[in-house]
Amino acid sequence: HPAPPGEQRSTGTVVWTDRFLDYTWTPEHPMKPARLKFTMALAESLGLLDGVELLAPTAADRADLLRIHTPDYIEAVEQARAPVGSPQAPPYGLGSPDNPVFPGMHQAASVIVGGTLAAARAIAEGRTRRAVSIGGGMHHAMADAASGFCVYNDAAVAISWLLDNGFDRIAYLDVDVHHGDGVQRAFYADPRVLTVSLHQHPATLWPNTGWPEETGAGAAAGTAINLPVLPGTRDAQWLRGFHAVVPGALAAFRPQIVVSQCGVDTHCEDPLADLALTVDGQRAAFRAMRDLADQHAEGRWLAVGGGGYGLVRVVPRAWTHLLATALDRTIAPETAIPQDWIDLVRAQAPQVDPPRTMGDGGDIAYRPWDGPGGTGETGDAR
Ligand code: V1P
Ligand code: CA
Ligand code: ZN
Repeated sequence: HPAPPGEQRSTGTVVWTDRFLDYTWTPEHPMKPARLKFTMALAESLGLLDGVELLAPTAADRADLLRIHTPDYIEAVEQARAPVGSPQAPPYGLGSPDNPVFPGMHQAASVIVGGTLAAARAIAEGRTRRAVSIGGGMHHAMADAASGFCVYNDAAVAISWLLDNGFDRIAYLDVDVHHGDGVQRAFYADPRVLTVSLHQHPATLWPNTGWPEETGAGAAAGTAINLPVLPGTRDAQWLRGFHAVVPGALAAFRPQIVVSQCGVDTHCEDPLADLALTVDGQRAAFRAMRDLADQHAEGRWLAVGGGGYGLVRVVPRAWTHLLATALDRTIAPETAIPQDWIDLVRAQAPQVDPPRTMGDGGDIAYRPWDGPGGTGETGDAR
């Protein structure tokens, strides 16, 4: 995939449109667009986006959505205007407390898919090696149902598009605290897609799938990998599991591109789950995935967002590190948070104490995955 003649091939591309903020459930819902707004404000305030061209996506069209979703389901999302059915068994998963109907839902969810697709196209056409769309990561959406705050499965649509545009081996890595069930399901019998999810153990967290026994079907046996981790798991243990499983899997699978779902609800302060990572551990995970894409996929890395419900203290810092990682613009954990950002979030979320530095002082200094004779720098070099 060479760069088009006469055009500059950039290392990293950031996909962004203010229309991502239209993906707004109810005021009480944990997935709030402010987490995206605060992230972009922090990245800008640190100068991370200086000289970086933002790629503005358009909404995915019906043909794009039909790669994964059924016509009936798409129509139900388009038609949904008010809560329909009973809260226990709403049709197509629409109208439950997790997925309440909101005005403009079809359009907002289509723009999220458009963002992840724009990232995929930019990489496939050789315009960039890496692209990040923090609006994406809706990994629970099923062919015919909304699930777990997810309406359309942007990563699954983009992977399907890549399969039809020159890619035969795609690795999907999902570090959100929840199981990446929708993406796993979409490609469970497709040997061209390796799905790997790390998540809080299914006996202890919704959606209660992602058991190690789920390994793929038929010709795709072995191309689904699930690594459940127990509540309370901290940076070093989580990273030990990641490094024990993921590099070997990628070395064997030899992907042409790595697609990462970068949910940050693994954080110790996240209100929805019980893992105990810090922003430092999450940063190490992003850097490890980038470096694995460099080693095994000629640098092609498509990163999307996902969960993360600490909207002031966690998501903005974690995803700013994600953007920096894709752009090769390292931000040290000791870096002070700019006062203008602190003032902004104080004005909009006065009840929360904003963080002061870009790290949490996490316990990643202990790096058992380096093994005997390791440098102590693996996954954190550069
Ligand atoms: O636990 C459930 C269902 C609803 N109950 C009947 C069981 N749903 C979860 C859905 C989590 C979705 C996570 C999305 C993502 O992976 C990617 C964007 O992060 C749930 C949870 C939970 N603790 O897992 N819903 C809620 N919490 C919830 C909390 C407050 C208000 C509304 C929903
Ligand atoms: Ca996961
Ligand atoms: Zn999640």
